[in-house]
Amino acid sequence: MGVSPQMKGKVITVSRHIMEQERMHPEATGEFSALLGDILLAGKIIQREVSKAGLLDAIGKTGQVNIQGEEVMKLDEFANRTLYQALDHTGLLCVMASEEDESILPIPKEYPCGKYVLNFDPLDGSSNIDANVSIGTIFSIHKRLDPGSDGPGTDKDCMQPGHRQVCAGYLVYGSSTMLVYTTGKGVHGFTYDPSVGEFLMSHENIRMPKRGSIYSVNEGNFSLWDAGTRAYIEHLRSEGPPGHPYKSRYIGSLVADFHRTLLYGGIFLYPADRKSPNGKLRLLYECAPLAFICEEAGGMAIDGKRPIMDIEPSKLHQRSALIIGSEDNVKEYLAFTEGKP
Ligand code: FDP
Repeated sequence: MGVSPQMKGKVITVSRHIMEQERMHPEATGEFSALLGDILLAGKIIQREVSKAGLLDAIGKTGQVNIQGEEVMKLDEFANRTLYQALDHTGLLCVMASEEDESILPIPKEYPCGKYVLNFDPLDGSSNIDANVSIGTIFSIHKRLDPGSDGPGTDKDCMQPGHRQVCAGYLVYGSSTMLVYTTGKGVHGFTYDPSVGEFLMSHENIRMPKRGSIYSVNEGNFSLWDAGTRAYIEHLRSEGPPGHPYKSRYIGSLVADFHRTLLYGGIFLYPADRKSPNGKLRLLYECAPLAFICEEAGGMAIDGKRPIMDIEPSKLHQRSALIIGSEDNVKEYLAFTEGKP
């Protein structure tokens, strides 16, 4: 990772960063920059609510159950509504899909439709809210399948494979709030400065270490995994690199576990198991966007066999196994599961 540009006396906001990148592409219309700006506006509003959750009785369960069979918390609903309302009227999107909603989210009839498609997980890791653990918003942007259309987008527009993403990112609401995003030209991190109300570049061109010594997995599921995954985790527990045993870290909040993996290297696993034979995490809202970021930073992301970015979704809420992280660690996992350690 390079020296923070702020250290060099430059203050780079997200819009400046995109503008500088777009200058290299004279065909750019500036629409994309506006779209990211609107996502960030929603992110600022969500982080404000997250940060005062303990004060305002905003936490706690509503008692409803979402389509994934999980209890919905008030902040999930708030984040979901905030993102939709920040983006429904902009004329930039033709459709959205949220992890919290069973069907695609159409653009209201009174507003024009645009050329982009947004999939999002409004508040990932929400079972951690009560414990004040870092949570996040994940987003994934595609172009609509029919570039000539100005009508409403469809399920198919939302169900494109990861390799067609034009942008993916996440906001992590932790000890500070950060945006990490890629448009396929490196991965960049911006930290929110509440005193100026802007996200300022703090991590330029993030590269994931080629190998790391941290593994992250819910080991409570050990007995439910296949033999290869169990053998791999047993290897990490017992061996580790010479003189440097592996560390185990599992927050149980995907954005936070992934963010650490991106910065420090290592491996995060949510493998398929007997309880969730197709994996637990959602392909469109969690796995594909993080896979795009990971690969752009030099890492690898697979579902146990195939690259996540190659998977053709067949359902809006499709689940997938996810093995993601430093290239050497993911390759080593593959060697164990393919029986060639
Ligand atoms: P949560 O249920 O709290 O929303 O996809 C949801 C997710 O959290 C991820 O953020 C997290 O990595 C994972 O589930 C945790 O699952 P386990 O509790 O099964 O370990």
